[in-house]
Amino acid sequence: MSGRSIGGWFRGRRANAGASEPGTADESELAPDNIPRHVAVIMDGNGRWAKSRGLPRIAGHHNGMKAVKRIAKAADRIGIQVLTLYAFSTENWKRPKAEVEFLMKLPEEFLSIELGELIENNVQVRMMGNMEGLPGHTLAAVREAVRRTADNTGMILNFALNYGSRMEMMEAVRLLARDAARGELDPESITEETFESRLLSAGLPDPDLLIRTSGELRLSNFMLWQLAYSEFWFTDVYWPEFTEQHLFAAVREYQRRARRYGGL
Ligand code: V07
Repeated sequence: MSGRSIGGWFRGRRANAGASEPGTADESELAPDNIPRHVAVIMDGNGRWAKSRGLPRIAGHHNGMKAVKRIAKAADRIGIQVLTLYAFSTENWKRPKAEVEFLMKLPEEFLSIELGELIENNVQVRMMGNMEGLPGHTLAAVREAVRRTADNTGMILNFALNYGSRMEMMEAVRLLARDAARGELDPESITEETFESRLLSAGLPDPDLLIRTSGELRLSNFMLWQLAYSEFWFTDVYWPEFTEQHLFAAVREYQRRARRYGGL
């Protein structure tokens, strides 16, 4: 609806003037002193978005990449310190070969366009996943981005790439068991901190907020340990259509929940 005046109906302020579309919010609605430090996102619905428009799935992935840029910029602007994006799961290898090959070119494409700007903006690029399983060309591109941004002190842009949470935890257990077998670690001394230090997220705070797009209400093997205490926010919006205003709505809801718990 427009706020247009027809025949003198419209006199002062619209009833919802200044309010946003449902499920969205403006940056001005956020409390700057309670921005989540770490936001993690399951970027779902790229294929469905394409299908709904009669486009091939890869068009959905490509438009999903544009949303990555948009959301990373918005997250940095409002002061999110860590943004983790689930770009490729260990399950995604089961997809058709041509689709996997296309997906594995996206990190290079993204970085060839964005790495310069990420460096200018002091963003630190990190990877979380099994890097050995990546094609050489993909690995070379992500390694370069990690290396060239390693000393940056701004927002951490953390890509979960060839990531699976159970695999991550099994590997952490293996590392601990190896240390124990060598006599360098007393099993009785193992704490949550000992375990966390062997996870791929070591050194990062746990996510405060998890966002999943496209209407699915599952974790799909994403950061199972790290999300133990996080707030979850779901939207039916497909990832390629996810805008800054959806991110702000998620953060505003996070802030609303934090206030309620604070009041108890
Ligand atoms: C991928 C676009 C976003 C929606 C989800 C699936 C498709 C950005 C990256 C990326 C990864 C590493 C990096 C820089 C960019 C990416 C894959 C898929 C595999 F260092 N988007 N995006 N990687 N999609």
